[in-house]
Amino acid sequence: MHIHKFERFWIKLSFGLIAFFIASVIYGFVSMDLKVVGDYQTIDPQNLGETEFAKTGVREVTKNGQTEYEVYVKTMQFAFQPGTASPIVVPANTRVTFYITSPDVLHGFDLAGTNINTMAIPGQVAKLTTIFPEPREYGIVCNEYCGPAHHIMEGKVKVVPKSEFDKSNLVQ
Ligand SMILES: [Cu+2]
Repeated sequence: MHIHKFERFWIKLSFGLIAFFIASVIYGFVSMDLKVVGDYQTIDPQNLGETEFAKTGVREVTKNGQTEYEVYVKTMQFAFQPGTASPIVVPANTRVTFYITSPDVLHGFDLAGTNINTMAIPGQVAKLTTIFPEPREYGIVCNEYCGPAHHIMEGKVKVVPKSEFDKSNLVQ
């Protein structure tokens, strides 16, 4: 069968593009360590007071003999709780797991300069784990339009050296 050379060119280009897109997704997952954040748990957004989110903040837990931290964050119009009024303080070089949900509308929880980025969906809990390698401050950005003051919705995560981590502010 004869295929015109222009036709052949466009067929090859189409397959090339498909291969490129698939390769870019694989590259993201393998080399950049991107992960899909699942809906870890469903929750009643009207009754967060009866859940773990009644007390937001940083908790110390022991898993497999290791000290780790869990951070419960509510994203609300138009603040992160905690994060906006006071920064979320966690130690460096320690496993930190964030649990994030929203009592009102869709928000984002994006730690600028990292690959920590999830939607905060009313009725769902997003869970993500990381280890911050060094002391540093990160800005938290809401990257889903959530209402008229969306643009001022921001917060801070403060990573401190393990030796300077103040455990008196932990949630019991
Ligand atoms: Cu928001």
